[in-house]
Amino acid sequence: MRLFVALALPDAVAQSLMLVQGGVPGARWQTRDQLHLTLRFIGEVDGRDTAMLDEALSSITAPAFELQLHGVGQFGNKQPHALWAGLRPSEALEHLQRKVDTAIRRVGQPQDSHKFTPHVTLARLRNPPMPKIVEWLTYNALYTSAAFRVDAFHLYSSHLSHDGSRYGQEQSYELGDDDGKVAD
Ligand code: 2AM
Repeated sequence: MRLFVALALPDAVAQSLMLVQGGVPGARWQTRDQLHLTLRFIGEVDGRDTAMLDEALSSITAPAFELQLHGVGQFGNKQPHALWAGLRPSEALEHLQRKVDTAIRRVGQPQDSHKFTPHVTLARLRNPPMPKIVEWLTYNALYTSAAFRVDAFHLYSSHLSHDGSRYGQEQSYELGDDDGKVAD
């Protein structure tokens, strides 16, 4: 199974993202079910490793926190391959990401060589029409979502299908109150 750890987005935030999904011909806009914020990509694992990962992720304690999406960007520089929405800097998000990363490394999964760049992928691009992309980036530069509460993170599976990737929530892990403990 191909796995990753991510945050889900509330419907209101997803709807506000769907309003900025347009204006770039040929872009493959992510559907509602594909929108998420990746904390840590894992990759292909077998059933035994999945069980170990689940156990490691279950033992994480971290506080719930508020997050707000802000701004947009692209990956790929002169050959953009993805458009995304960014986030207002969040120490709590970085803290959770480090905990998730450490837990995953402890059960023997290889380190992710990429620096954590929090983003929500909005579109994938094959033949980027540069002027339209510059226009899209400029027009949506001030995009800001409502603030929302993150009280869980999830282990997702990814399956490739003819119409793009399908993501499924395999497990969910609650975040706690301010001291990180999950209420009974
Ligand atoms: P992306 O949205 O920026 O492409 C499921 O594929 C999730 O894991 C996606 O959010 C994707 O990020 C991320 N992902 C996929 N392959 C990856 C890789 N090789 N390294 C890091 N992240 C990856």
